Amino acid sequence: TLRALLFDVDGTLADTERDGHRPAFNQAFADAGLDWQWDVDLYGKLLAVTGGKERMKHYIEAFRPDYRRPDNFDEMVAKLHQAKTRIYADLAARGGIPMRPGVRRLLEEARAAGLRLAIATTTTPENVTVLLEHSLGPGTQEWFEVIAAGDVVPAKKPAPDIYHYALEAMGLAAADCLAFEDSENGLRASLGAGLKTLVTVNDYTLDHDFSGAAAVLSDLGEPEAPARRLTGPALP
Ligand code: XBP
Ligand code: MG
Repeated sequence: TLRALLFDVDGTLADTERDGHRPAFNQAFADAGLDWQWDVDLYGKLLAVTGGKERMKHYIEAFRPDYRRPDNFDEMVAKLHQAKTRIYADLAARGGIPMRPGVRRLLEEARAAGLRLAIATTTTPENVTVLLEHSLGPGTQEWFEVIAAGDVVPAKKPAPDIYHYALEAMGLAAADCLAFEDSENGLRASLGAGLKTLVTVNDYTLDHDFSGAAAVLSDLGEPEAPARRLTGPALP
């Protein structure tokens, strides 16, 4: 029986990446006097690695072969990431990152139906609470019994660890839950934890491999703009 819904955040609850995380990284780099700048296309490639600190290190490895890492490189990355988090949180606190279509309606209907709700994300916890507070509404953090986020597990998606963590915290079996994801890394994580998963796509994830998903939809749909099913039979 279905008892709980588990949600990814970035790309699933809101389109946070292109106009949220990406410019926040770029601002943090510019403020630090670095010539690292991530355009929309490059950022799509960098999304292969989840986690902001991990993504910066991946960028240096894969795209800046000539960059000489200082001795305190890890510390520097951590500082850049703190600056990036402040910039992102300021943007989210201005209400600059709206929820995706159908998200609020589904959450409200799920609550009314007595389903339990949780979040499983690789992003920093503060990013989640600020986004919920300002884009979903004051007090909506409380809708989620568990907000599993960031470095609480060392192995980020596509590892299933963050989902295992959330399930354990809720005392639920995977068979009692449905997960919502937007990306291949996210889907690998949720399937790895044994969770049936519904995928909604965005511009960055449209052509990802979603094999194993229960369904792949354009979004969660609104009455005036219903969701389109991208794999499998059309929606009724
Ligand atoms: C989200 C991410 C995160 C965000 C940035 O992936 O990959 O890295 O882009 O967050 P998912 P931080 O939706 O699969 O959880 O900079 O706070 O790490
Ligand atoms: Mg995501």
